[in-house]
Amino acid sequence: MSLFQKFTDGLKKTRNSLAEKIDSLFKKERSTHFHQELETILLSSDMGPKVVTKLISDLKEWERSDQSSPFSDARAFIIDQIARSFPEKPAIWESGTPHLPMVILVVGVNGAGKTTTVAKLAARFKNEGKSVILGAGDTFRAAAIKQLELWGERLSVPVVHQKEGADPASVAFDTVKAAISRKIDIAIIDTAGRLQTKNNLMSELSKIYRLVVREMGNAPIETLIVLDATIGQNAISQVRHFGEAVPLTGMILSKMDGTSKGGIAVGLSREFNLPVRFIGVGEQSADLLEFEPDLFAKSIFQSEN
Ligand SMILES: Nc1nc2c(ncn2[C@@H]2O[C@H](COP(=O)(O)OP(=O)(O)OP(=O)(O)O)[C@@H](O)[C@H]2O)c(=O)[nH]1
Ligand SMILES: [Mg+2]
Repeated sequence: MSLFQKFTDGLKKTRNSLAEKIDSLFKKERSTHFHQELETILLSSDMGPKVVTKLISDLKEWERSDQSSPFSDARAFIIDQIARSFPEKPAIWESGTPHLPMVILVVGVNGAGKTTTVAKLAARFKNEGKSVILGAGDTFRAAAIKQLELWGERLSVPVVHQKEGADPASVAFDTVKAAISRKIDIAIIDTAGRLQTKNNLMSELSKIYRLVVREMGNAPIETLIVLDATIGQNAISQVRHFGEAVPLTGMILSKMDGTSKGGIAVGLSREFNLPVRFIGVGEQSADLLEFEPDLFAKSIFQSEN
């Protein structure tokens, strides 16, 4: 299956709701309400009013400047604008720091999909031939530690863990230390779900982060927030609060397969100028796609025919 097919497949629900409505809008004669109708369709995908208002005004501007453009080019214009609205991925993701592992701290609210995403990332890096170690930083529940251990067994990836109730910062510390001493390429640390408004839990997260940074001698680390794409605009508050506790370097939108409102990816990156690194499109370890703005925009907007 091509990458584009994986995107269209994973984003099927958003595509079905969006591309179909856009198809019918473009099939009929252009009405005087064209922009209004387009605006309603775009808003229905949860892109957020700021992004949609900007898109429509850019479209009008483009139409004014280029009278010769056929009506259907408006669709290509929108796809292009959306693809270009995502920030560039910083280079650290590709390079990492020589002699040090790449450390990825995975954060987010309860049930967002963190642990599954940790496993998906591990599977992905392993497939690329890299060595991976996992840290069971969710020490709140014994079941959470077990869940990660099971993934570790399934993927043949070592998991650093302590007992239930242990200090999560200490688990994170052990994981990084183990990765450095065993010369492992990538250390991925799972954390417990926490509500973004619980200050004590957010300070605990800052503590985990500080300890990892100290152990890494200030080499950059990836801090990725996992957001359940089906929850809609509450994701904005999550990114804001988590971003105050730890410097976020990217977002992972999980459960994209379960929502018709995948447009949230556009609104979120615009709001925070934060790249979407991956999207989750299912419950299996292979159901993680590296985010490609171009493929994303095409798969939710392009006509089937
Ligand atoms: N359909 C679908 N389900 C997903 C995806 N990612 C995670 N899930 C499911 O969402 C549920 C919660 O996933 P977890 O990975 O346990 O979430 P978590 O953030 O670790 O949860 P807590 O540790 O309790 O905070 C599980 O049933 C996963 O299988 C996805 O991309 N698509
Ligand atoms: Mg978990």
